[in-house]
Amino acid sequence: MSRPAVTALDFVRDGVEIRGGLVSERDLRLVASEIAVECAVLAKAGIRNLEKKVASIARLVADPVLVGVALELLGGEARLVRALFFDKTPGRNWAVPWHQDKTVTLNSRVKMDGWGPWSEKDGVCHVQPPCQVLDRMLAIRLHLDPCDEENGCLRVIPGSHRSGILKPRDIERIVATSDAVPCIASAGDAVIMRPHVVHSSRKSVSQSHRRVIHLEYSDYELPSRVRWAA
Ligand SMILES: O=C(O)CCC(=O)C(=O)O
Repeated sequence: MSRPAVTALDFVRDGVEIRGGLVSERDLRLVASEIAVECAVLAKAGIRNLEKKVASIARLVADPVLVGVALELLGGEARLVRALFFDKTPGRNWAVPWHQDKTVTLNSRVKMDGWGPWSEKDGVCHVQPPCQVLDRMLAIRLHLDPCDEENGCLRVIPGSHRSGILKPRDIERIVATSDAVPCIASAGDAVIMRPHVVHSSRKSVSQSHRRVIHLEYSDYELPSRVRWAA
């Protein structure tokens, strides 16, 4: 089902869009309260493979509206490939420089032309795939709190994914010659983006939480000898 975009950003043109109304207020309250209860699990588990550790995230990743958005925008059989949770607070604060998300997580290290370098984090294989894999992916970042420049929202360079995988000096040039857009969102809004849209975020200077459930979907068909880690 198609929902209205809440800003002028357009996923097809810009590789990023903000949509409201994907999750009802009731479901959002339920997820937020379950996540609060599961904070101890989240703190111990880290932020990876959350769909396997946290019931409310397992439910969200299969939510027909969210999966429907992934299907609509990817075009093929979309499936979850990674789930992360971020809670930026004054006490657990961070800034991220301008970058592209260039890695995917797989169940094992298998030699494939054009894939690499490989690394391992929390026991999970990470690898940089060819750009055509990133072109078949999107992230849905569901906001549990209102998010703005004060609490460290994502900042994006619309359309930058169309330049492919960029070297650091090309990222610098694109950032210097483009207008960055802050992804200002209400609780319940979702920032939907291609992983290789150039993005960054600043530290929060607010007392509020900035909780985000980050779900990545893809309709890319992996070779049969390897599987997504999720
Ligand atoms: O949520 C943030 O502050 C930054 C996240 C980010 O840059 C990423 O997921 O690559």
